[in-house]
Amino acid sequence: MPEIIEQLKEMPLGNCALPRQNKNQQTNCGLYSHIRGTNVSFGNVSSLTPSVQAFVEESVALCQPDQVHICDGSEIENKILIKLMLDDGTIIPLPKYENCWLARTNPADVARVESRTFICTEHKDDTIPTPTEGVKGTLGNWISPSGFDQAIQERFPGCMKGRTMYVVPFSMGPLGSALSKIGIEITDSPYVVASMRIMARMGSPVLEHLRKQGDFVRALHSVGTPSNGVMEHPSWPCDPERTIILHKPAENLIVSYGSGYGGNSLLGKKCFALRIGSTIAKREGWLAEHMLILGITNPKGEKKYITAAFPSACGKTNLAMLNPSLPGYKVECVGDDIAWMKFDNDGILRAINPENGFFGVAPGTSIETNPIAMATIFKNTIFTNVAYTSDGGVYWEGMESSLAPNVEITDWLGNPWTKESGKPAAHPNSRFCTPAAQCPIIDTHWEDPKGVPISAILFGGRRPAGVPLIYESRSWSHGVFVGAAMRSESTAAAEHKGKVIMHDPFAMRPFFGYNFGHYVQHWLSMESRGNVPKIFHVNWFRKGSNGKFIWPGYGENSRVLEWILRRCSGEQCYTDAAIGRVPAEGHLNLANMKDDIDYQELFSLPKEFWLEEVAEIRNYFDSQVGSDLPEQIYEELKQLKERIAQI
Ligand code: GTP
Ligand code: SPV
Ligand code: MN
Repeated sequence: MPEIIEQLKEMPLGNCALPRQNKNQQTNCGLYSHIRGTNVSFGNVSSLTPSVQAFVEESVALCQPDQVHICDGSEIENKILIKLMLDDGTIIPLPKYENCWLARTNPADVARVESRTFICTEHKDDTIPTPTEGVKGTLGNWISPSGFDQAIQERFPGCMKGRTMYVVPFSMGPLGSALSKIGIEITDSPYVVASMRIMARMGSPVLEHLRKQGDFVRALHSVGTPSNGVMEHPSWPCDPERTIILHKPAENLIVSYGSGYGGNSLLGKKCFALRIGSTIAKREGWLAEHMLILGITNPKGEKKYITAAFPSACGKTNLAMLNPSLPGYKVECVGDDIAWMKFDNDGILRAINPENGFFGVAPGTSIETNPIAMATIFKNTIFTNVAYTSDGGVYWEGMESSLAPNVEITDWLGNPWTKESGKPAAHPNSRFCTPAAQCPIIDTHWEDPKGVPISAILFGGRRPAGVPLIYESRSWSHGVFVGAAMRSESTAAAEHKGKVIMHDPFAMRPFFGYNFGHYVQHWLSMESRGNVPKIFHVNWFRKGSNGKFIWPGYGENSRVLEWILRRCSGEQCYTDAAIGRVPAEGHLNLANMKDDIDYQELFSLPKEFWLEEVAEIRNYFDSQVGSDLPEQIYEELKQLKERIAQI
């Protein structure tokens, strides 16, 4: 048993034994050791600004917790939470590694729930475009202010009875950066607190900062209790039937009930950094996007930064930690999921990663595919819904070569598992939650308060047919069209059934905080604000006639990045194709690849396919967005159609 488990075993958990930061605070605290009559078991109410205190008071009155814990982000606090979760079975230890834990959820709570995610505005068309009559809108869900209040009243009163309410101060982005924003998450889940400590800058320094700069996003979360009171998985309380995730941009307010999983409960991530974030970005003239950020240095030592938007489970984490197969190239990681981008005073687009950790898809992550992630995740990590091994380690699909001989495997549901079962050992959306600072290739500038300068933006998705490995847009507005027209095969990251090619504009479909048509207009307007980067579209997932991926992907994607860098330096290494600029044959570096690549198969543009694609995009824009979509985008589509007609 590692030392930490031994220490934790010794740790008493009664209120009186909970350590405070220092004696003075404890004395100060005497005056404030209650909030609305509820005991404050940890932390110091006087550390809260009046508006945070008001938020806590309102939440206490609504949720009626047994006690309140104000998080300071300390090591000792984290140990207390780990001990608590070990005792109640939320997590089990993984003694093979240092400070790693495995949480297994209620099997009904394993992914984001888009159908229960709502944005609240006075007017519906501020949130979603109006679909054609008889068509179901797929660009988000709207709820009225009275519906919002009712949803809360139906779920929250008394929902934390018997539980501790944690107050989690957090910063999205490096504390003090002009690009960063602060949030306060109130939650009844110690798993959420421990995860937020990894995923965001969390604790007392944030409260100190808040005293200087008063604005914050309010985020209220409860795992809930089923209305019949019966908790089927006591170690993972949740209320899947009544789960709801609400956002009110006008008040910078997030309210989430019923789920403890990922983006449903770690409210800094999708709810704040994307949904609320995109509405703030619109108001303030910048972009909040579902994008990785990486730095790439070529053999001459020239470095550029690139962002890339791929839908959930389509390769952001893998690209952000790319291990280049091309000799002399170096990739460094700034972020793997979210980018906040703003023009500086010199008109350079600069990006920060608002997060502090990676909440990465486990299956498929291996020494072969992502050695950098594998070198990151085996300390200080919370795993969720992966399988575990009898030698105290973790296991998932793809990890076969790292498996010690003769170990027994227990699947994510807690049952003995063998390959022969035909079922996956780890849930397809199982994840690791790990500190970004541990990544061996974390970029030296990843916490630079100014952000890093962006030279190129990539869009991409899982397109088994028709879409080439890479193409470049012809202009900014063509690039914005490419983002708006993005489609991708569905994955396990959300509640979708089966593999269908879905529209996922900008990889943001589940994350728009406001009307998609207005969002596209905002993107178009960026051109007048500064020097816009080049826009590209990539597809690692095209399949050949044998049904297998044509492109080996992962480290070999460095060949595509090389071409992008050359294009950013103005090299004329392209030919014009109907859909945009593609590498001229011989201009994509395919030297020394393990397998022969069929360039024709990888880059062909089947006319029939593209005619259908254009018709489908037209149908989507017409039926889902209508007149909210800027005329310029319809014009781009018209021109694409004309070019394809000439293939
Ligand atoms: P979210 O965290 O959900 O936003 O996902 P993500 O976009 O970060 O995706 P991630 O990098 O975790 O990859 C998801 C899955 O795609 C994993 O199973 C990967 O192994 C697989 N994948 C990633 N890159 C490639 C690639 O270049 N080629 C192929 N074939 N698969 C890839
Ligand atoms: C995604 O689905 O895009 C994720 C995982 O990054 S979650 O945080 O659950 O949204
Ligand atoms: Mn994501």
